[in-house]
Amino acid sequence: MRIFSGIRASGDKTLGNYSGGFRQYATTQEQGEAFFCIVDLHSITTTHEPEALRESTLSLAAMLFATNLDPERSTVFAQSHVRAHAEAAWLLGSVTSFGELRRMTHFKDRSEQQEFVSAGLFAYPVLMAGDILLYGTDIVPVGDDQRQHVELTRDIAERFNSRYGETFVVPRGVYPEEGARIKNLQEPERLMSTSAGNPQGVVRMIDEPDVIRKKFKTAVTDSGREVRHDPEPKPGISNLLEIMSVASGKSVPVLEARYDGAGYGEFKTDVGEAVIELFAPIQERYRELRADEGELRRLLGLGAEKARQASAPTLTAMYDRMGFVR
Ligand code: ATP
Ligand code: LTN
Repeated sequence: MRIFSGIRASGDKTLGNYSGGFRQYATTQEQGEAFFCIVDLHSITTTHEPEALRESTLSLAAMLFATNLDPERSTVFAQSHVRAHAEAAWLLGSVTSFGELRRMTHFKDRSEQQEFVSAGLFAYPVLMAGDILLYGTDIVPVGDDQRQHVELTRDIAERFNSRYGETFVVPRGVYPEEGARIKNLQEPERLMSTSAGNPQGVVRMIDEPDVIRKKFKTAVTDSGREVRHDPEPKPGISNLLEIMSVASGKSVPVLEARYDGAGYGEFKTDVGEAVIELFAPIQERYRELRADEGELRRLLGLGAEKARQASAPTLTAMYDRMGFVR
């Protein structure tokens, strides 16, 4: 089985990214041949600083290895190192409609936040479809916010296959049962993200323990006193329960029973401590890896070589079927 996921090289990664992304990558790599791509070409679709892109690409590589991706087993690489991605995106643009792209809620949300809305931001899902389809991917582990993009990828694959003959495997998105939509601790109606929302409610994977402790202490809760999972009336507590479940490995019902009768204060303190404990070993490995830039570049070089070999046959088939003289 082939597994593929992409991660944006931008900003610091959050507890949401850990829950919907990193956590799944490490477990899915056991199930087959896995590819994890630092999507640096996606990072330029919103205004970016060149120096920050270099830094965040290397930091993200360090974070992927720190969260247990094994370079012997999985292919971890940067998208821009494998030219097939940019080429596939151009070819697939011809089987994607303007109407489909205009309906993407990710585009609608992001374009409202930008002064300059680039053509790249609009075409972003086509590049993503190419990422996935080039590798004959069966499953795509992602958070819930990527569902619409994965569905579009399936439509693009089917359309290409029916126009030009069977070329692509039609991939399936895999979303975690719990923690696929971690919310901002200050605004539990909004996803936790570094690109929007109150930064005090965004827990970063590299935050110092004291910072994490404070963010959980000040997390907004709901009226009432019960620690119960019920997202409609209790969005804040439900979010904290999901976070606790991710951090402790215990199910939400088990946690509800454990905190029956306890106050919100005690619960929030415990969630903070559980997250600190979860991130401590990751942070330690991250710092070691990040300090050895030569090694990170070497590992990315190895990943790129494997990714080039794995994607080349699909790109060749695409050109052939579409009628290009080769
Ligand atoms: P940005 O923070 O730059 O807006 P992003 O977090 O959406 O970007 P990635 O870093 O590429 O983008 O996301 C990696 C994975 O994390 C994706 O699979 C995405 O679905 C998941 N993810 C992002 N935010 C959350 C969240 N709040 N809860 C659960 N999963 C999330
Ligand atoms: N769009 C995704 C990042 C991404 C991706 C991919 C995820 C780019 N290419 C391929 C899965 C598979 C995001 O914004 N998180």
